[in-house]
Amino acid sequence: VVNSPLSASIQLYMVLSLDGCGDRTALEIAQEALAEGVTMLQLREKQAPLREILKQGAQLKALCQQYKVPFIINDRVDVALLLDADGVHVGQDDIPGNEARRLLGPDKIIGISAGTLLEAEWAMSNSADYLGVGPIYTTSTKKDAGSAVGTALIGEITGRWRIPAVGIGGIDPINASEVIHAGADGVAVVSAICSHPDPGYAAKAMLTVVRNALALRPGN
Ligand code: TZP
Ligand code: MG
Repeated sequence: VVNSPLSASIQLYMVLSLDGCGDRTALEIAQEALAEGVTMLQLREKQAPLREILKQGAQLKALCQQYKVPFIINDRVDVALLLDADGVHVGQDDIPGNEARRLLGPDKIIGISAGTLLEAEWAMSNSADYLGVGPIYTTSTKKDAGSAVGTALIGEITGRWRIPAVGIGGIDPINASEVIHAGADGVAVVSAICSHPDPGYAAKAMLTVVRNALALRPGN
């Protein structure tokens, strides 16, 4: 838990792929969700040809700029550089944060996933600007996510280190407040927004829950 511009940016962190959007394009979904208050956007595309990622990534970046929201690329530092994205998000088996930092320089955002205290410790020594902690709850969005870690890990991590932390995995408007009460600065979601028939409505509802929970925190 930290009061920084980045902790405000991760309040409602939308993660999307290019294909997992039903009959809607990623750009349409992102536009509707950004209009209703999504605070950060990550393009997490593991399958599409690189030229497609670059093309749609450029459109998503322009959209994020319009809404003054950071645009983050999952895994691929090369894509982040080519698109001049605001940063990357990497997992424990991806390019190490310190190497990403060497390539991206001091001003870009580096997010690192952690599912245990040890992983968080590694991230802390690897240039992380924020941590993605999870999967908090069971999720079918990421097949290799591992089993749910629950909300306690968020508390342990934010109790030990001063770094913005976002919970991810199976988070919806019902359980989002638990994640915030456990110590997260925000929630990162895929299906709660992307798979909702009305992504704008879903984003707005989620942001309300997150902000209400943050407002109840001691010190606010
Ligand atoms: N990393 C850990 S869980 C997860 C990722 C990318 C998937 C989150 O998707 P959803 O639909 O919000 O559970
Ligand atoms: Mg990864």
